Amino acid sequence: MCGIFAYLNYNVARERRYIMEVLFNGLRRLEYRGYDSSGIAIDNDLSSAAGEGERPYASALPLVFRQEGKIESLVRSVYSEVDAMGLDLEKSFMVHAGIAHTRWATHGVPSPRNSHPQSSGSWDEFLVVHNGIITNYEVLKETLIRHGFTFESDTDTEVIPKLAKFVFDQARGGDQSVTFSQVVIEVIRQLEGAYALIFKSSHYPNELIACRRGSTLILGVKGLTDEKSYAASFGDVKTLTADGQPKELFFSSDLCAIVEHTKNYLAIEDNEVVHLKDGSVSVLKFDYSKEKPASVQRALSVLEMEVEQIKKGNYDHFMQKEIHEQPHSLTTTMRGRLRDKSVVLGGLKDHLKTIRHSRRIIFVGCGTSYNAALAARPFLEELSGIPVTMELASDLLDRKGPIYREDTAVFVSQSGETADTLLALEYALSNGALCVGITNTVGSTLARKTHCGVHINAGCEIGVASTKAYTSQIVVITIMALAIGADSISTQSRRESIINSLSDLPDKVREVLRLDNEMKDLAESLMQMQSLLVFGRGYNYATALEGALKVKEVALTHSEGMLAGEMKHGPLALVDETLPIIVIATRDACFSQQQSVIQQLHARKGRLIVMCSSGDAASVCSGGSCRLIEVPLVADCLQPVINIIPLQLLAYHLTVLRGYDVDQPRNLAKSVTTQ
Ligand code: G6Q
Ligand code: GLU
Repeated sequence: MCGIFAYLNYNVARERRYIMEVLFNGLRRLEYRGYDSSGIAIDNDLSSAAGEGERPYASALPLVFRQEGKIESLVRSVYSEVDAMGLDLEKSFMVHAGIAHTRWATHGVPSPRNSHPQSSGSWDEFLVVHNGIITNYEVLKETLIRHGFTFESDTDTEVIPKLAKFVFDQARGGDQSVTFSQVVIEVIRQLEGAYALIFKSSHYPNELIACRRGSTLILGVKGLTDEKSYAASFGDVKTLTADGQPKELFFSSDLCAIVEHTKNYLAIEDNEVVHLKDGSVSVLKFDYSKEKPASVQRALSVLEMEVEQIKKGNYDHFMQKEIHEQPHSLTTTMRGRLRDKSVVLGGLKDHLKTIRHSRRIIFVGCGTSYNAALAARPFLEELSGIPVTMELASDLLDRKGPIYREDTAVFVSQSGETADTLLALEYALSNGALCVGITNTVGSTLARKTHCGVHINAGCEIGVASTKAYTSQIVVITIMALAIGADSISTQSRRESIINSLSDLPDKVREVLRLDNEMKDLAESLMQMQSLLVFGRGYNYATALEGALKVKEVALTHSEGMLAGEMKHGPLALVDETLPIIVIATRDACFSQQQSVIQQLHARKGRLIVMCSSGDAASVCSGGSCRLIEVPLVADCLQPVINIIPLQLLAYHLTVLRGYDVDQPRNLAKSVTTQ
């Protein structure tokens, strides 16, 4: 969780105010990843700190600002502090290295003291921003305390800058000169756990070091003279050399905060240490078993993302924008993948034979991604004839459920960085299964560690509640099922009819989005509810789970998605005249069972809201009163894509009406990179 960001301008004059705004803006873009507190570190003026006693280094003192709450509260407090101290915001720097962090606390309550950058102690000789968890921090802390360090925060992170100071002092005490990367490598040798880190130090002014293990970190390179040449030339050399050319360099937890500056980026790999110094970028690969790190050659990639994707445009919230852009996101998901009578999935084609021969296909995911796989499971079972089982990643890990070489394990994750899913992936890899990734995030750990996979291409999803990624995941798995089943003659006409329906899907989604006002109206009538049940079955069991999850996570209201077939085995006891119950009863093979569920709920005077196919209103609600949500009918296996949309709209409007934060719901963050 959390976002880290850094900005280094080299050989180009940038005013302090500009530098601060670049850092704040980076944090605003990353805020959806974690938002309980934040901080930045920039440079002070050398002269203003003169005469303050014995300073352990000659460069300017850093200025560290930390604040609890959202980014805007940091911004306000920084401007009022710099005003009070009379800091010159127009002062220009030809080179400057700034770091920033938006936190999602794992160790220690959100507070300025626990916010990042964390410091090595007085004089802030080493400053660190961290995404992740250091699992052996207690041992390190004890050792450092024995060496005279005092700790100010409750974070696991604080051991890192203190360890850096310890390493630095030891080397200097032994009269050795030590480079910044040597210090950092010595530090990370001691660290266990998951991290993305950026180091700033006054002993190494205008330099930055970034490294990662298990958490994503991106380097963005903006050449100010010839932007294009970087992507072309960086691949040929070991380092982006100190050519003296003006440039701006960025580190970020994800591409969203880079795209407005540059399209040239590098996804840093585990155990790489990236050192920015004198306008150069060098990448060292660190290996625990070897004393010396090796210099590695990495090529910059060119980002295929437009700035509009990370902006709200005319919408009030990202969740609202992302719900309404589903006709478009589904179009991009399907682009180039549908032929007349067949489908093409470049990332899978070499592995289809192996998948067809698997003994079992196992879907693994968490939250919404799990639900998307569940929605597509019946169709995959139908077309492949292979047993398809479902695993919540954390449960698979808790049980160490058996996985075999003959299995195909399909990992579904919007972010591609969810810790539970990635650990389950490692587990499946070590058991020899073929591992397939389905993700929205190019360059993510999931994309890199699986044997093969498919990008859902839904575009950047910023609202914490996943909406457009869900529908694109269902569509991608449906296309995957079509590809796996492509060798069967008996299912050919079924496949062709689904391919036709896929082509019509964006228009049908446009149609269902017209229910927006109706859903707002329904939300108003449900404003006071304490709880909500959603019953679905077959293709739409997943819709019930996902609809309830949306209401739970953003509208902060208890809601449960249930398998309608289980109703009589317990949930029926809850039914009364007040508890709202949504029953999904669109036309498919389960329609008559759902009709009977509705009758039974009527018989108990349930407060019913029925989702049915257009034109079915009279027949589904014959036995009593109920509110209706009529949706367009599409092919059975694609109906979950349509049916979830009114429920996404309902969750959205309930949240706005109740005055809660839609995009950053309480206690949640977008990318769950810790277990
Ligand atoms: C849904 C939530 C959450 C999410 C999971 C899995 O609205 O955002 O349930 O789907 O945390 O995340 P990934 O899809 O990124 O693995
Ligand atoms: N573990 C660190 C902390 O609690 C970092 C958490 C984060 O990733 O934001 O401060």
